[in-house]
Amino acid sequence: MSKKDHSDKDKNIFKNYFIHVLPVELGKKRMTLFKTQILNKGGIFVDKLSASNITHIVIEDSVLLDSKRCMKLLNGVDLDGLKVVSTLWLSKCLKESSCVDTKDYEMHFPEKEECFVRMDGKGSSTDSDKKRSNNNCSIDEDGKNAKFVVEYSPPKKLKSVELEKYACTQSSNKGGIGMDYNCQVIAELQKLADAFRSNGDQWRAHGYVKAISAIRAYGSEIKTFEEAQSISGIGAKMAAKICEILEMGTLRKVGEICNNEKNQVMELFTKVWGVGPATAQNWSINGFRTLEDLKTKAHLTNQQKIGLKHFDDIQDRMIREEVEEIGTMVKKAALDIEPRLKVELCGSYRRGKVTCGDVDVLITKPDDICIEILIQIVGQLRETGFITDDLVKIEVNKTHKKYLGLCRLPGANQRYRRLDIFVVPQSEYATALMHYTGSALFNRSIRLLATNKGMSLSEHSLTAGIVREGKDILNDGYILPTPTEESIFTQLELQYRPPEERDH
Ligand code: DCP
Ligand code: MG
Repeated sequence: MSKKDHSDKDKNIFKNYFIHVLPVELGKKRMTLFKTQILNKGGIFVDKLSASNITHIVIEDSVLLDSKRCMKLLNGVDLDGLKVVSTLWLSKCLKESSCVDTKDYEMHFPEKEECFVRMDGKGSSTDSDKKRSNNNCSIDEDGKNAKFVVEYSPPKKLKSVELEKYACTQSSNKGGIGMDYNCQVIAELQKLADAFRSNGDQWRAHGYVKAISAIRAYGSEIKTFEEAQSISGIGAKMAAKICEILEMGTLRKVGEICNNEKNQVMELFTKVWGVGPATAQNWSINGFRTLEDLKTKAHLTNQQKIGLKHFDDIQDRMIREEVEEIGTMVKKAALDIEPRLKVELCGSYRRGKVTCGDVDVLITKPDDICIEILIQIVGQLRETGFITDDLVKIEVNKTHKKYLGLCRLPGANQRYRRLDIFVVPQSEYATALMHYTGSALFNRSIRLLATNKGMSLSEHSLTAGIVREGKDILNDGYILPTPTEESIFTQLELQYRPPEERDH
């Protein structure tokens, strides 16, 4: 073979190979060298591990030896049809100027479904457990030719005592629907939660909201300090407050914090739609004390003007029948525009509450329909006079669109009601449905649980396999299939809770 023939062949040794080199433990110099050599020899160097066209992933040999770490780094990568090989293979190819067979340098994976999180919620099966116990790497005597079977990497298991701390693992009404225990205790603690929220102390407010949720979920009458303290999420300090309410019928702290003019003004002003603690405090400092003061003296945004004008109606909670009537109006307008839309009532209505603060409508569209459909629906409802005021221009949150406004049913003596409409793509249906159903506390809890299991839950998706090394995200993870709410619980290895049990 002539020198030229040889170098031409050399140029093509990686022809049609799309190679990603994992940077872990490689060092910049070696990385650059590998990149240059792959390109010089006819290969394509793929920067992103998440790219779909990769044919070979090259991993530093010492990293490849640590099968557990290796699987973590590759968690979520669809390994079907591609080869994961040691840097030794790449070096050998370059040294021999030919494409060496990868056979002796490859990792060997178990069946694909064993590498990915299972859909049945059982975590690893006995079979895959068996596989795992045999899956250590085997290395030839010369230490070079390594074969690996990679571990199935399930979501992190949490102990049952740890799990109990998450509100989402408990039913919000253990005592049964409609059974109200500890009403006095809850009412007193709610006064503190409201006062702290109005004054901008969200952190303290959240503490009381969480305690109230735990007491509600307890499902029987609390009688003693010990009993209060035995409730998951209630510490000694909160148990002492509960005891004080049980003994005195009231809480001294409520008297100190809530029953003064400053707090009452703050609570009144922050009830106006579009007013937060900072604005309320400013108005309070300016000497405003009543809603009339605000109407006549304060500088108001458009939202606040609407909030003030319909203050009483917005404060009033409506019965379920009215929510249904409003839902029917929105549904009709939506389906007239596009019959393939799915329209559902979410929020407190879906959780079975007897009264609702507003109407939350979730519209799911087939993925091929443009999200602008919300503009048409709102336009149609405005035209008929059903929507009366816009509180917020349509907001975009990635693939979701949201409208917030006021509406009023046709006919005499109807009140103005708050209406929220959310439009989401079909592919995000279940995570969106769960999010807009709430409660807010349930959402916070289940998201935190997902994070602590090495996953990530949002209104858009449930993601697993995010790998971080220090600040670097080595692997963006992958979206788990969640066609139904049940499947989200399954993926998180949680017992399913219907909406009525999520009213935390
Ligand atoms: N949501 C959330 N976090 C927030 C606000 C809302 O996760 N900070 C979600 C959960 C809520 C849903 O959106 O249940 C609807 O919000 P609403 O404010 O309408 O709350 P609800 O419908 O639960 O109660 P209400 O009867 O007061 O409307
Ligand atoms: Mg609501």
